[in-house]
Amino acid sequence: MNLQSLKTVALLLVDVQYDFLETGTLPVPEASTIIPNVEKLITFAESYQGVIIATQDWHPSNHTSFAKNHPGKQPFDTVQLTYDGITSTQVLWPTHCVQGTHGAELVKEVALHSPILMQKGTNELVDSYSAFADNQYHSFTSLARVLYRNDIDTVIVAGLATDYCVKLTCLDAVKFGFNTLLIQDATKPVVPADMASSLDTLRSKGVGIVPSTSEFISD
Ligand code: VGL
Ligand code: ZN
Repeated sequence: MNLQSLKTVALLLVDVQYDFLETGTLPVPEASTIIPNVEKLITFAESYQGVIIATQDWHPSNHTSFAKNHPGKQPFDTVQLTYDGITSTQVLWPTHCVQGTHGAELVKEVALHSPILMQKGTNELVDSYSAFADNQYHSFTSLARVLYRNDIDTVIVAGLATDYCVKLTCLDAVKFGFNTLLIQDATKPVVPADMASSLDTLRSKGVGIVPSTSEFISD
């Protein structure tokens, strides 16, 4: 793979934040094991001066996805939520990634590289798993704009969690017309039992699932 042909490839790092590590408030099992592979991807992207984008789950403390904001409910219970005229099922989460807290910070191995930052989940009334838009497609982040303006045609995706934010980000990337590759050893799910079905869904929608050792993404 020559480096010039990689000019149109962007690296998209989803929610690599302290609250999603094993010691955080919404721990993703084995999350920290992806960090060395994420660092390898960053080094590779930097080698061709590629665009590196990081999303940051960035909730106000009154966010509707937090169980504590629904009296009588526990984390991982579900509720029916209506937003913008659409009713859908919302999983309730432990309080996580509250704006300005340590847990909301990008892990330092990512932050050190000053990626382009996309904050999401800022509207207290609706959750936002995808890096492109909230769960009801009411509001969009600037991600598609940034990718189009940089003539990106392919996105390499890594981060947390495979079964929520990573999955929805990959599915939207395909909808926006990008070739989409998920790096299997640089992502982990909140619910390990859901990993296989998440990957099957992604494959069926055209997302490539490849290891970080793939010749496509190493030199
Ligand atoms: C995520 C649940 C709630 C994620 C974010 O990053 O996958 N999951 N907020
Ligand atoms: Zn969240």
